[in-house]
Amino acid sequence: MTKATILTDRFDRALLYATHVHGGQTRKGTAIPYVAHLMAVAGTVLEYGGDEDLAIAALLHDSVEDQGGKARLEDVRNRFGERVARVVEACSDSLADTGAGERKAGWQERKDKYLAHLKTADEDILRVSLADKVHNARAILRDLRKPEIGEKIWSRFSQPKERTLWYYTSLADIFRKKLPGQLAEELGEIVAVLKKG
Ligand SMILES: [Mn+2]
Repeated sequence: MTKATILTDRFDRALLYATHVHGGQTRKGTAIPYVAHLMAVAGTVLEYGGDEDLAIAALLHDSVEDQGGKARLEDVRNRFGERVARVVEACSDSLADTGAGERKAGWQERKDKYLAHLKTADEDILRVSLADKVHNARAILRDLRKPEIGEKIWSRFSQPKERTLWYYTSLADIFRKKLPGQLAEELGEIVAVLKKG
């Protein structure tokens, strides 16, 4: 057995911080508390070998994009340090356009930027981002298979089904190259099933 990953009070504080920051928020088109996604991503990061910093970054990975922009990022940096803040910043695909105007760029522009950024990202960023995308893809598959939802799942997104699937296919291709392993394969497999409908 390899050495155990010990979680400290920093992890506890990050979990509490995440529940406060995302309090009242639900997953898109569902009644599921948003924090369920954050715990799932942190769980996956830990299950696939990530350390405490990366688990904390997983808990906070949507805090800047969804809840507070640049000011939130500075708060995360002060509380949890530079390594965590770097990953959280990289996971925010609209950050370049938040701040003064808080303008969000168009969907295609944001996704193109995010994909390009992933190609040059380091392992810390790739691990958290991959765990995030795997959980999102799993959630889509879960609802696609619910008789009461099925194909209606695609209307949850701002883009048509084809565009959403293009994005997930692009992500899976990049992760299989940049962070080859079991989890990247899993993302590719889920995306393949989604495409078959
Ligand atoms: Mn996320």
